[in-house]
Amino acid sequence: QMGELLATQQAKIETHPCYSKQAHQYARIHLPVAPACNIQCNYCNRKFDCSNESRPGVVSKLMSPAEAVARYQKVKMRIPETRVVGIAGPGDPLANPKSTIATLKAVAALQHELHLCVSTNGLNLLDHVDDLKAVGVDHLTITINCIDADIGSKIYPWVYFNHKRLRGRVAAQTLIDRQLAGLKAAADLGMLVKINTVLIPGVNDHHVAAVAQEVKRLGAMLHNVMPLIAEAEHGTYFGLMGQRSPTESEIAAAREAAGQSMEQMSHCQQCRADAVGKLGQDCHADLDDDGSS
Ligand code: CLF
Ligand code: SF4
Repeated sequence: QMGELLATQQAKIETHPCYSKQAHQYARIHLPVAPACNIQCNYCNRKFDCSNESRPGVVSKLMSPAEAVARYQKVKMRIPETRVVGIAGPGDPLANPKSTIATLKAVAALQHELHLCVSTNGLNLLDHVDDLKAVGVDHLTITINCIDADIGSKIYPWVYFNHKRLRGRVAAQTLIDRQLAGLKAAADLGMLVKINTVLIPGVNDHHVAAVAQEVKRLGAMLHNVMPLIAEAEHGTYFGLMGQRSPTESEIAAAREAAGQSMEQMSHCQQCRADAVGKLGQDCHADLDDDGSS
């Protein structure tokens, strides 16, 4: 039975293009049904996603669950290799649990051969992990940038939790505690948990090995150390504060350090909340007849 379970897990990894580089023949679609966010990241740049690096406004037009399912069906006709439906923004999927769950349910009801995938900052994960499991989410990403509240207070100016806006160390500690508890709960339910860490030079670059060790201990199976995109034209707060992006060699060193305990993903494309197609071959332009996206 253990062997069967492992074979099923392996199959779920090998057919998901983010979880396995070898799965590049499969495509993913992101459905942008989650506008709100419950935390503020200093690097939030309103364009990219899954890293939870995105915000409402600039990305795609937002969709209702019904519109999102229609979008999926249209894309599936054009790109039959579509094998993953992800919800990754443009805010946080679990700050918008109703639309997120409704969308996942509606997609699951189509009974296509699909993986349901969610990417979250983890603040609300503990409250929704059972619902995600019940609807069939096996692939879950949590963005964890640090496990130290002093570092966290440099990354997160505030966290909105239990009807209160928290700031400073308390905000960071609350987020970290909830992320780690949510991670453990998801892993215990058998989900394939991937961790994204945004590499911020001078802030968390000497800390990624500690993050990797802790998430490994709690049951994560893959780690994606992704570079901060700090260019001012991307609108990043850090960009405005003079924060720079990591260099290629800094990225390699961080992955090497984190790789001591966690398997590393190195083919991430830092997708948008409305990404479509195979990784690295996004094709929104030719998808919408009306040219609206
Ligand atoms: Fe999307 Fe993320 Fe699922 Fe992939 S993206 S929700 S795990 S289906 Fe993939 Fe894009 Fe990198 Fe994310 S390449 S940003 S890791
Ligand atoms: Fe932006 Fe994502 Fe951070 Fe929310 S979790 S502030 S959407 S980067």
